[in-house]
Amino acid sequence: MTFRINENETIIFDGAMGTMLQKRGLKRGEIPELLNLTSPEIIRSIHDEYFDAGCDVVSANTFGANRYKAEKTGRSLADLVSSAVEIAKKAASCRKKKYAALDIGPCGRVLQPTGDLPFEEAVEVFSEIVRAGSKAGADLILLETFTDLYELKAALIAVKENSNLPVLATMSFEENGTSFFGATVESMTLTLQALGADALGVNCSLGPKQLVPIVERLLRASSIPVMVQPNAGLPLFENGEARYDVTPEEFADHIKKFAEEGAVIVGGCCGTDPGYIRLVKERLKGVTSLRKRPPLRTGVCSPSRSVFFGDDTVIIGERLNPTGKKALQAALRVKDMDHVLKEAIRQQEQGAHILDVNMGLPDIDEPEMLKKAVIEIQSVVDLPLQLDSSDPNALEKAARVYNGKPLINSVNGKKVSLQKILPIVKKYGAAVLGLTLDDDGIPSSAEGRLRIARNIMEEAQKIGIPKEDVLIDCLVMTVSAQQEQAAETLKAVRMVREELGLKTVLGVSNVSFGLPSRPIINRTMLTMALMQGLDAPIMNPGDEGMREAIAAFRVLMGKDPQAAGFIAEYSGSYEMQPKKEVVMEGSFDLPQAIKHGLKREAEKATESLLLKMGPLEIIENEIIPSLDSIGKEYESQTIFLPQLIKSAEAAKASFELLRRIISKEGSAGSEVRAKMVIATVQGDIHDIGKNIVKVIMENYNFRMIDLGKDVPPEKVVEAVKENSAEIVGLSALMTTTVSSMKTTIDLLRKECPWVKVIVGGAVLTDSLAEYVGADHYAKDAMQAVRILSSK
Ligand code: B1M
Repeated sequence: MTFRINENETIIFDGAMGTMLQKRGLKRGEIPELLNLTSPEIIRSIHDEYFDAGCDVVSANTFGANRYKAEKTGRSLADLVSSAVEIAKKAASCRKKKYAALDIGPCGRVLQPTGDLPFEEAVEVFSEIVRAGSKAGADLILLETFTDLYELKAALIAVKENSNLPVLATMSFEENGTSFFGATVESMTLTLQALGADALGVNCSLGPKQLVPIVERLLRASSIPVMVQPNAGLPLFENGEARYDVTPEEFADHIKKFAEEGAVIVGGCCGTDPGYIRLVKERLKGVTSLRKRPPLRTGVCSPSRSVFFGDDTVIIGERLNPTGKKALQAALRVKDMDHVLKEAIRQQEQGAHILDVNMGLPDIDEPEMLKKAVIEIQSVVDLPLQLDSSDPNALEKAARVYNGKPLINSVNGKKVSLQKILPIVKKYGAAVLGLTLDDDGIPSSAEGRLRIARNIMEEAQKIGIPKEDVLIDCLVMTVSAQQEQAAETLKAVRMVREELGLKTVLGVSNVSFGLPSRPIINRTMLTMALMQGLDAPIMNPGDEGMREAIAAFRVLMGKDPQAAGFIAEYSGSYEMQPKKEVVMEGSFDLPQAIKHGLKREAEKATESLLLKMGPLEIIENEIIPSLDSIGKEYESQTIFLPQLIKSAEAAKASFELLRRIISKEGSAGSEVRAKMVIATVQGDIHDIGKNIVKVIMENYNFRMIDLGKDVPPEKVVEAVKENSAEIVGLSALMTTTVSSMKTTIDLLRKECPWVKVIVGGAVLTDSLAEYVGADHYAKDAMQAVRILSSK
């Protein structure tokens, strides 16, 4: 029997596997997937219990099975996966209409550019699991508990490339409705729908009560079936064990509500057991949902930002296109990505909603460059991107590594274009911009352009691209050469909207080539096109006149309630209007470079600062305050981990330059004052502050033995003994790692009673230093020098 989602019947998944295994004696640190081979009867009995409780699908014990984990077990990944699927399958096949899912969780590594796992390696890691699981007979595939949308995309591509099984994909969300890596419910939905998931939703995360607003958003956003698998509440830790505080009754009541509201697939995650699932089954008897799936909307996204067409004017920034831009051409030839990144940031600050990215120059490797640009731009700017190339290979490479749902620019009515581009759009879950030209060129009439638009739409639909993912560019001609064409373009915009119901995009500024005072023509053409229903102009977002035209249009058409946006932007004397603070060409200062995570810019800004001040002043007055403000933004969740990492890297690049100067300037004398072991304590990977302390201490003639970050207490003790060090310096930045500092000092007191210990780090205070048993606390590097020099 093939697994199918029938929206009139709720499908019930099982509950937790991990907590069930712990009840059967699985110890901390033991690898659950190994039991598939060593104790298959335990796994089978858990599946049986869940089926007996009434679930329809059990998840094979493969959640963490991947090549990295398999290495630790000494067993092959294929064995771990296929044994698990076979056990689940046997449990399912001795019952009627019951199924076994291949369960795939995150692989435990972070993808580039945030982490070090290349995208293609991630795809391969998941492909191995998919191949083994499908071969062993899984009925469907469940991708669950992902917090990074990018990793989930890699997993979904792996599924599509290696099997034909139905695939359900869920992510884990924080209470604020974003995933740990900052993906929103709406972005996840846009991305997974377009990539061809059969259902999507939320699992793990929180208890069912806290999931209510997230499930509501999912049901509003998703046009495919929604799945919900909550935890049995938030974990409470007692004697090192997790306990969950939601009873089976409460749990089942919530699940019933979710099902009534429209969740079609339900189940349990951490802390749930067959008791929970039994009650869920009971409560769901006779429950039907009245939900009507929301219609698909035309939208594209990055992980943290979705842009929908139709509600309001969408500005597509045109500045990342080398045509006619000498500086960008020169930058691309020498692979100066910082120039590209600065232009991207500038357009975002100027109000662009989407950025067009075109890297087409005859003498560069366009596919590689477009791919690289997409990865790099996405690491500093959170706007969705429009991938712009006439080379299908470049589009494919870029769409594959794009994080979210991109807009592909472009396909046209020529047969060869349709055949090459549309499959890329379909496979990588993109929207596509169709140009109204074909083998006969650009029709001079609006009707001719409408005909091509219709053809593009129908060809897209034939291969499963919904019409909502097709946008049309009716093509602006140069008015100085073909004056009557402007009116035809405008008419075509209206016809495409009214007759086909498609959204429209227009590269407006072509219209004025060859005329003086081009901005006048451009903004007038823009206003006229907006009146015909244009959804998205491709334009220079820094063009004041065009922005003003859009702002006025929004007021006049009632898209700016109470003209609030207009008033905020243009109140006061028009002439006196202060310009928005927008980063100008070449003008990133160090805080801006750190904020935007631009390494090269941070170095350049540091070099210019060095003309005015010393390295220590730069650290104190520029780097530390910048990181402090980034930390605050992270805490208030206006930025997420990927941006935090980028900023830290830029700060480190600046510091590295200063370090070399400080070291070169040399020390105040030559005699070694004392030997000092320095480390960031176990569990803590913050080392920027510790590195500063190290360099400055060295400068004052302390011999530093640097153990790095995340250092276990035993290693500190070992280094002290080996080097006969007199001083230990420990750094900790998190509340949670203060205890690790205490453990280290306790061990030092026992093993190396002679050492003096000095501690520091943002989280510490005098009283915490006393609590952990340190001899000294230094609030910064210079204080550490002063304290230790006076001893
Ligand atoms: Co994270 N991080 N971070 N982080 N990070 C903080 C510390 C945080 C306060 C941000 C926030 O939420 N506001 C928060 C901790 C909250 C808490 O516990 N109170 C936090 C968190 C939560 C996390 C993660 C858990 C995020 C996550 O994954 N969800 C994760 C931690 C992973 C782990 O450690 N296990 C994480 C990761 C990271 C990055 C990798 C992205 C990056 C670190 C890169 C690196 O160091 N290689 C990073 C960064 C950059 C920060 C902030 C923004 C900046 C830290 C910094 O470098 N400051 C930070 C917020 C903040 O501190 N305002 C934050 C500049 C540095 C020069 O200052 O280290 O204090 P500092 O050093 C000073 C003094 O304190 C003193 O001298 C130095 C120079 O004056 N000093 C000593 C330091 N050590 C000393 C030792 C001494 C003497 C003086 O004697 C030996």
